[in-house]
Amino acid sequence: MDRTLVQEILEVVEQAAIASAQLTGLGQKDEADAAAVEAMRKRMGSIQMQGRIVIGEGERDEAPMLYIGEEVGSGTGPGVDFAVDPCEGTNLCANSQRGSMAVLAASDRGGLFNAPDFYMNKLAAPPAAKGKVDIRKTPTENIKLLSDCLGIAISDLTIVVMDRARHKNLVSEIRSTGARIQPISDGDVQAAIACGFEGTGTHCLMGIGAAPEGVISAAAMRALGGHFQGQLVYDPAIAQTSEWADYTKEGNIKRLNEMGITDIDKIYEANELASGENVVFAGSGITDGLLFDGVKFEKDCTRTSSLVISTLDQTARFTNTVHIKDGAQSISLK
Ligand code: VTB
Repeated sequence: MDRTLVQEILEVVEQAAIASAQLTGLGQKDEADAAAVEAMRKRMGSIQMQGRIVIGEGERDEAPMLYIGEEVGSGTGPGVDFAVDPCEGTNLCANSQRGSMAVLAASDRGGLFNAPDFYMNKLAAPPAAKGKVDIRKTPTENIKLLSDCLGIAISDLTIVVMDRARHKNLVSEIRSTGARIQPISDGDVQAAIACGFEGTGTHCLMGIGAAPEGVISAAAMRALGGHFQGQLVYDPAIAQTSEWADYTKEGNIKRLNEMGITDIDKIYEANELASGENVVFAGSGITDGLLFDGVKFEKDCTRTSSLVISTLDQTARFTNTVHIKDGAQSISLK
């Protein structure tokens, strides 16, 4: 992987964000996702690389594009693995709510964990708390540690938790410490990465979201030096999701074993989920969010706001791109 490739990766998420943003607020989450998938795949196709999707839209039979195992790119050049979520927070996009974005993580071959389509308990925290907080500890212990590491009173800490029935006890415990909760309806990837930066008003992400997206969050946090840990959730009684209405704990364990995951309770560190020598995260806002704005359609141009975090040159690069229309007459500065 080189820096030219990183620039192209930025363009991949920009194109996906623009495609989805055309459907923002129309209540069409599947269409918004499909548009992002198509745009992402199209832009990837013109990159000189031997790309491979390791986390994508699902298995080949259920996803016509960006399915797991799909080869992307020109077919010559460096081998690159991708974890993609072309429209992270499809509900947010469909309802024109904050926090929807086009995201991906890239690494050298074999550098991203092939996470199963399961749930994952996650803990994300700022660099100052890296290795100090621990998902094995109780939320109360972690909040105290966070307060010490960040030098912020517990009452001034904001913990993001997805608004789900499964988090009832977690929310009560966090509140009992005196810390604040910021519930989110969707989009825990952006919330996790926001913990890596000071000034976002988000100090920690706790709770259960999807496992594949956990790898994308881990890649960003590894490159940033923030804290991220994940543990797979396979018990339907813990996940409490209608998606698993017909699943049993035993059946899920069997599925994990069949995928080669035998240490089912393993706690994955960021550098295990994103283990490659080089790791790149790229995200572009579909709707406005904590990290960047969403796509803005103007008369003569389209504006995208994005973030690329890369271990190649140790940068977190916030970019604002103006995509100029043919025959544009005026382009405003902001
Ligand atoms: C979503 C989504 C998150 O996890 O909620 C999902 O918004 C899974 O949770 O950003 P549910 O099945 O309970 O909705 C994420 O996709 C990513 O972790």
